[in-house]
Amino acid sequence: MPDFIPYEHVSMTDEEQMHRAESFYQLCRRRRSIREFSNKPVPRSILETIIRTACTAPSGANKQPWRFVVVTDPELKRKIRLAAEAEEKQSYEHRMPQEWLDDLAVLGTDWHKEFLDVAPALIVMFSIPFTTEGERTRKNYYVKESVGIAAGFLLAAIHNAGLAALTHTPSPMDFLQRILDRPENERAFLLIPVGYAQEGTRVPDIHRKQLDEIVLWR
Ligand code: IYR
Repeated sequence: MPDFIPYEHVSMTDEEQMHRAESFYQLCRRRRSIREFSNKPVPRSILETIIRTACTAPSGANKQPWRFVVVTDPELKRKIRLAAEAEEKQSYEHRMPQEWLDDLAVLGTDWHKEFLDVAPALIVMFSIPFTTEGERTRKNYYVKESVGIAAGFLLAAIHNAGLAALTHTPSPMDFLQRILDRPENERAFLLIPVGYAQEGTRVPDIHRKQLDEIVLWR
C-alpha cells in the first residue's frame, strides 16, 4: 500500500474565495513580458523562493523532470547572449517565414538580445526527458506539460515578487546545453531573464482575449 497523509485543505468563506480569486486575477493581469531590464541585482534568496514555488507544480508521476540553471556571472551571460544572437540572426534573416515575421512586428522584436547581458539573472529551465541509472534508462512522463506548468508557476511567482521577466525562446536552443555544460538528458526549455524593468520601459499595446472568445460553458 502506498503511504497517504491527510490533505490539508485551506477552508474559506464564499466571500473570501471571491475576493482571493479576484485579487489574484488583478495581480496576474498586470504581468507583462518586458525586454528592457535594469541591471539592479535580485537577491539570491528571492530567486530561490520563486524556484521553490515553480517546483510546487504537478508533474507526470511526480518525476519533477526539470532543472533550473541560474546565471548571474557576467561572462556567462555574455556568452549566452552572443550564442543566442547568432541563432536569432539566422532565424530572423533566413529561417522565419514572412507570416511569422509579420506576427512579430507588433512586438517590435529583432535578433538583438541585449537583455541577456543586462538582466541580473537568467533562469534557464531544462526539461529532463529521461534519466539513466547505471545501464537502465527511465523515461519521464508528460515532460513538456510538466515543465510548462512549472514555468507558469515560476512566471507568476516572479511577478508576485515584484520582479519582471521575459519568456525567451531562442531557436534552436541547444547552445545552452553546451555553454552551461548540462548532460545529454537535459534539454533547454525556456530562457527567462529576471530582474526589474528599466526606468521608462514600454510594452506593446496588445490585449488579452475576452472570456467569451475562449470559453464555452456546457
Ligand atoms: N525567438 C525569437 C522570435 C520570437 C518568437 C515568438 I512566437 C515570440 O512571441 C517572440 C519572439 C525572439 O525571441 O526574438
